[in-house]
Amino acid sequence: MDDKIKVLLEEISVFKAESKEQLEQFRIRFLGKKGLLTDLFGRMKEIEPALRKDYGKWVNELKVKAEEKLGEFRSSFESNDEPGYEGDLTLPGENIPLGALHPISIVRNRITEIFSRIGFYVSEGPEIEDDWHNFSALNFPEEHPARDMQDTFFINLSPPYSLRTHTSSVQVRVMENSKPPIRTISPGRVYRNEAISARAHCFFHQVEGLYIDENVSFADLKQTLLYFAKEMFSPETKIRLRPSFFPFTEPSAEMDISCNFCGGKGCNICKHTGWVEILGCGMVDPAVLENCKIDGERYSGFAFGMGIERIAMLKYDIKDLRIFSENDVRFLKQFTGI
Ligand code: 2NL
Repeated sequence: MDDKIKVLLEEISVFKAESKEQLEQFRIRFLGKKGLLTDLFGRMKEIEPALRKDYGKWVNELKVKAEEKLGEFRSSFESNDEPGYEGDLTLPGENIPLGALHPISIVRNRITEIFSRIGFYVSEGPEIEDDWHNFSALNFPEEHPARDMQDTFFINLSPPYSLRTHTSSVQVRVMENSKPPIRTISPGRVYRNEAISARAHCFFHQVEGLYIDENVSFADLKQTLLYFAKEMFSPETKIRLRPSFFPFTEPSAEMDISCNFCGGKGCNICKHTGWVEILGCGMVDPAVLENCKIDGERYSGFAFGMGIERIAMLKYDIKDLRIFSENDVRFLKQFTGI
């Protein structure tokens, strides 16, 4: 049988109209004056005489099937419109399309689940923060240039409020309100005054983690984050730590994972280095502990922070972070079932 006709027969056999409009489109496509069947019948003269009879038979079959389909759905839509209709209880139920979790939610849930397995509790707090919880308690003195990196949206009140630039502010609240041992993970939306591009937005999502107890060391930090990287990406994942700076940790580091796309050999994703940066971390600066009324002589701790968009971009190979907040269903639909 002619391949084209086969494909059309298949299309007709799987077709389901969800609305009158869809059915009308189906009718126009196949049975309309300028539809496919008119076209196929019109081609009869182009067919070799020996094959014409079979060709005619197939096109006819196609027509019968299209008419049957049309009749099947037409009756179901029309009877629906009748006043006093009580419903044909044998009709199949209406198709309810399944929704999907947003990729940011998927990744956030995965991160919190991994840390909750080793005793971290989720903490949340306000997005509109005072200066103390967002900056001063975290060792950003007023007028210090470190604040420039975290320019945000200020609300002109006295004292001033602003949109939080990280969820460390939540962890400051946890430290102020509880006693060590503290193991907490703070997911949430944060804001920065950024020029919007494929890599930066004026808001994004973060997960920060904090662990405070007696004798918490850099080795604990490293092993905890290695466990996380293996669970989040793959059991083969390696990590490396590079020295860095944050006002609230000392020492501070950026953590890279071995590139999951090329296995560390070098590719576009890792810019041919074999490594991809995924988070910042460090030992909590004793000054921060003291700000939150925790004895920095007795207790120590580590903290880390990561951007959820960044992890999602790596996991799902997404090149532009603006797509996360455009609400385009063609993008969101792709996460059904994850
Ligand atoms: C990054 C780096 C980091 C923290 C966040 C933190 C919180 C408290 C005290 C000390 Cl309460 N530190 N959080 C520490 C190091 C890095 O985030 O790149 N985030 C997207």
